[in-house]
Amino acid sequence: MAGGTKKVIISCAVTGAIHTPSMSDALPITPDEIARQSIDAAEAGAAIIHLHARDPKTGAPTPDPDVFMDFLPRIKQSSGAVVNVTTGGGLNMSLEERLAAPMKAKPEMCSLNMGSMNFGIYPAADKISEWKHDWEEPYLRGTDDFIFRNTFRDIERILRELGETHGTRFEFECYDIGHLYSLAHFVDRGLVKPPFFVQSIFGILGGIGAELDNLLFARRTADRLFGDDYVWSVLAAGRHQMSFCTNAAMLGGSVRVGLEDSLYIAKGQMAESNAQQVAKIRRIVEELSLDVATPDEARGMLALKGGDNVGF
Ligand code: KMH
Ligand code: ZN
Repeated sequence: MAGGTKKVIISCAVTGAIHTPSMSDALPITPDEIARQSIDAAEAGAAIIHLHARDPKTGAPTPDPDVFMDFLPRIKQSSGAVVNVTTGGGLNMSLEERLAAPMKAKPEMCSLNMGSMNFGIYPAADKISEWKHDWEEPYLRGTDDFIFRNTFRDIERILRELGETHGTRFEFECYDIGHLYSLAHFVDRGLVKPPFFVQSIFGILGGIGAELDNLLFARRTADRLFGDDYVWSVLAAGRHQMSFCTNAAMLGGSVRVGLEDSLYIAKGQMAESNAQQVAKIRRIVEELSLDVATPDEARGMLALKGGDNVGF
């Protein structure tokens, strides 16, 4: 990364497991909605689509591989985008559950969270006055006593079972500087091969804060640890999303947007869709005289196995 990437990879995380249906009508829930918004996001310029699944009736995050299989092939066929399946899943899922869909799908890319941590989304509950579903409020409020588990053993298992066995490569989710060192540890052990796709995450309660100093600190640290062997991408939660992505692009990095990370398109204005956020960051990137990577260019930059070598 030292000299910066040639093109900017736009990732779009379309639904996630943090936001709940009461927070936004735009959040895609059913397989049809997830497929439609993913395809639209790809058309708007996203090379990578990061995916979670939800129970079609309640909108609760689900690890059910059948639900994933309802939308993964449609996205692949209609967009050509890189399909990236979460291994983080949703709160309170076991690692077994989190791996069920990725192991079936054997995708080109999966997320891989680089450490156990507090993951507090409970403040969001205070902003909701009417809940659409019973599960939402306890799901959010319970995160004051929740540990997002990603032990070294868990990480090794994912690297071996998905990486070594199926050739899946990873979006290394790094919520703090220490997570970069944990990734370097696995590089030293030979379990991770370059080029590494490092996703620096800012503004999650329990992770590093969304401050410019921290963005530069993350970049410097990753440069020191990984030299030219990594592609750097940035996401920031909530209102920091676009400004952090803009700064990352200016520093030679790639960007991630999507309703998983923020429900807004501008100050006080809810986003209507994932594609709207992709179109906005694409506009910004191009205004900076930078080029946006196509899916195949992203595949080349990240040494992915190709969309024909997956399980869907
Ligand atoms: N929700 C993001 C902050 C995952 O899917 O593995 C992190 C994430 C985790 O995308
Ligand atoms: Zn995710």
